[in-house]
Amino acid sequence: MRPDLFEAPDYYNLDELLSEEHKLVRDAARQWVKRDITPIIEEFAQKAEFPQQIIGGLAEIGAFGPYIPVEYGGAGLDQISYGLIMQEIERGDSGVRSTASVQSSLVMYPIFAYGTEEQRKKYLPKLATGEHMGCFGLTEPDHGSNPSGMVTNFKDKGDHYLLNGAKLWISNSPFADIAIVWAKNEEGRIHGLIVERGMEGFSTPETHNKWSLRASATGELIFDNVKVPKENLLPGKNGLGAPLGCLDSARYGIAWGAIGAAMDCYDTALRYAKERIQFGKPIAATQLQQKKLAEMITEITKAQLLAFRLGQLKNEGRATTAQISMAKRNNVEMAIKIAREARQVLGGMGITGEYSIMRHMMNLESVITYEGTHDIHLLITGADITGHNAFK
Ligand code: TGC
Ligand code: FAD
Repeated sequence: MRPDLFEAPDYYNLDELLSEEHKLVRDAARQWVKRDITPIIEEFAQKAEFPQQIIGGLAEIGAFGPYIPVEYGGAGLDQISYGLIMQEIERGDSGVRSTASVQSSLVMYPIFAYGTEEQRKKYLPKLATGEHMGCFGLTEPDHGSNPSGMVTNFKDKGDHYLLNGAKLWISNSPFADIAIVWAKNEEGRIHGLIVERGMEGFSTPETHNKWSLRASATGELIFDNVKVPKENLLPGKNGLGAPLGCLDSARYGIAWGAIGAAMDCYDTALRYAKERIQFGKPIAATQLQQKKLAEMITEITKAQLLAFRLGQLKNEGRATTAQISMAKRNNVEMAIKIAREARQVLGGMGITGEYSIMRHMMNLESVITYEGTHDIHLLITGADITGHNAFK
């Protein structure tokens, strides 16, 4: 892969709205991506392997629990810093951002928000340093967009719970030390359980043959009469709202992350267009390529403004699920369209691993599907503005 010459586009001087802390956090993540992700990511994506050696670096830049309080090992940052970290990591690769999103918003957050003080003290500090990695099991083979239909279940056996069922498409599952698993009790109510690697009957087979998020490990979670200690139940919240509350936080991070992927594609295409000579002049001097590039920077700028305002609302505790849905949907679609256009600007070179664009484009095919598909987010907005729920 070529040297990383990335320069972040900031057409509306958004840097002026950031605090010194935001810029420090963002710049540390940006430097780390240049130093530790860009040189290796193409090779790991080609091999379809998660680069385990980056876990320590992710922890150091505060990517594991950015907004979790310092007393539990988190970075104690605000939501805009969290967003900026996700943006920078996804500028490198969506799969690396996935690992950080899952660890922070889908594993640390539910333990922090719904766990006991003992659970927080036991699990959060090790998750923050990356000594322990986690995964989040909501999706099942027959229940993706409709998680309330899940069949994974647990029965009260007096001194423990007995867990049975299966989860599919679980990021980080092949190497996770713990899994936050959503399952129904005997009354059909959804609860979160902390399942630990090594518990008898618990296995995590890897899912192979992905053309997307190849540098992220994805797998199943299989529970065959797993005995889960009673103290591993998250008591603070139950019902579908409990996992959906975690998704709010992860979807917010994705709304920022997708901007990173788009910025990288735009920056690459702009540089290439200025350097590539055809018909005796740079292709950047042709109207058709300018149209592509001008539309890209316009859409990136709009997405940046959406994410920044959402970050302010999130800091104030006022961001709604529907507002987060809109930003996730818009920004991921924006990024995937920019990746497709940017690839064309590079002509044949655009399909090679010499440049990051094709990898971003393939990654974004997962990002537009997970954490709620593009359709589901449209329906969330539709229900919010009309008062009519079209899901069922
Ligand atoms: P619905 O009837 O709308 O709601 C059920 C209950 O949940 C409450 N609720 C929420 N609570 C907190 N936060 C939210 N965001 C909430 N949204 C809804 C709601 O008030 C209700 O409460 P109650 O007390 O009345 O029972 O539920 P529904 O069955 O109609 O489904 C709604 C729908 C389709 C929007 C939802 O199920 C959905 O979002 N589906 C998409 C599934 C999804 O996003 N899965 C993601 C899996 S994890 C993942 O993809 C990780 S990828 C990670 C990575 O690698 O980065
Ligand atoms: P389906 O729900 O079967 O949807 C198929 C199609 O039907 C979609 O286009 C959808 O939009 C459409 N559709 C569904 N319902 C409706 C409706 N009511 N109206 C109109 N259209 C509809 N899950 C986890 O729990 N944890 C993870 O860590 C995780 N990581 C993932 C990593 C990757 C790489 C991928 C690809 C997925 C991951 N997922 C994870 C699962 C992800 O959240 C689901 O794939 C997603 O929610 C969609 O579910 P599905 O694939 O079963 O599609």
